[in-house]
Amino acid sequence: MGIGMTGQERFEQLIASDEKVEPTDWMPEGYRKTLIRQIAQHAHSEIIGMQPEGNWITRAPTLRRKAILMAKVQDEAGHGLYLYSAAETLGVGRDELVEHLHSGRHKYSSIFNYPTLTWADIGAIGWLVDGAAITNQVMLTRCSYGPYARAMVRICREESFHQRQGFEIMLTLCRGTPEQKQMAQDALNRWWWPALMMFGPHDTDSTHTQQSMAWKIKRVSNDDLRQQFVDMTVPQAEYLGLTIPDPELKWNPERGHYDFGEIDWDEFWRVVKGFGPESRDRLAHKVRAWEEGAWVREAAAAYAAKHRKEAA
Ligand code: FAQ
Repeated sequence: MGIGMTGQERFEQLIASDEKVEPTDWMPEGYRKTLIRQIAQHAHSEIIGMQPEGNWITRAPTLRRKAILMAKVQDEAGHGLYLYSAAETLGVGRDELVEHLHSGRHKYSSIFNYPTLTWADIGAIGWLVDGAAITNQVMLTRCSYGPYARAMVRICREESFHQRQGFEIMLTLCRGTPEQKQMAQDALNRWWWPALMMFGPHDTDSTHTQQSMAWKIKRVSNDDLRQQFVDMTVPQAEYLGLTIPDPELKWNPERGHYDFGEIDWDEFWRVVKGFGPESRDRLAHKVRAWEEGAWVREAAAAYAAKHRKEAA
């Protein structure tokens, strides 16, 4: 810290010079709270996000697909754990965060409240949901808070593998029988709009964007990220020979971007408020797994206590 500098001045200097804020640095209470909210929501999303895909592990079409899917779902668990650890560096306990998820006080991403009806949904999730997740998370590797930014570097590498495996499932289906191609198209029809919703409300309706960008927690706004995602994904859909379910989707040469239709914001807010098609089941399943796993946590704690005692 510079001589005579207050914590506030040092914090502002770190932000202005694009250096990382670390857990031991002074930080404004609002900055800490915003990070806890966002990182916890992100961690919860990774954990709840295991369910839609977990649903297909027993029914994956080949042994290879099953092994890949199991590895992917385990990666999501790992991401949840890094992110809970990153949140803990801000002085909040993991049990408290889990309790807030279970009681419905904390949110998680709207996308995980939709059902996975066919195998093609697993392709669509990898391609679109992980694709949207990377678009958002690449900017988070530059987040001003060190532990979150560093967790994101590894997570993005893994998400990039997830995205490719999803695209490869879609490609295989699209090169298969007409029925398989139709299954891929149906999955795209159902996942396209929810994937666009992952980026959050329009910038004009976003509560946190302005402040989070000033603090360099978010580096790109919700609408700009959504546009990046559309621009990246349209050529991929063309390559697959699939049609994006948006009659207003059109290249705009003046803007150098695709124009696209309006999201159904009523649906978005309904899902965010806990009334998505699978919302109730997702949370109930998570709480049940937590309760049924209590003995594992107790046994692990007893084992650790025994070893501490022996070491002492
Ligand atoms: N769902 O003011 P903003 C994954 C809420 S990726 C639910 O714009 P902010 C990988 C927002 O919390 C998915 N709620 O908020 C994977 C706020 O409410 P609050 C997770 C949403 O934070 C792939 C209100 O609306 N990724 O899991 C959503 O500045 C496949 C106003 O919004 C992350 O969490 C939504 N979609 O920007 C796993 C990334 N959008 O809190 C398994 C980190 C907004 O005031 C399988 N998070 N809300 O009550 C972020 O980048 C940001 O938090 C945004 C929202 C961009 C999501």
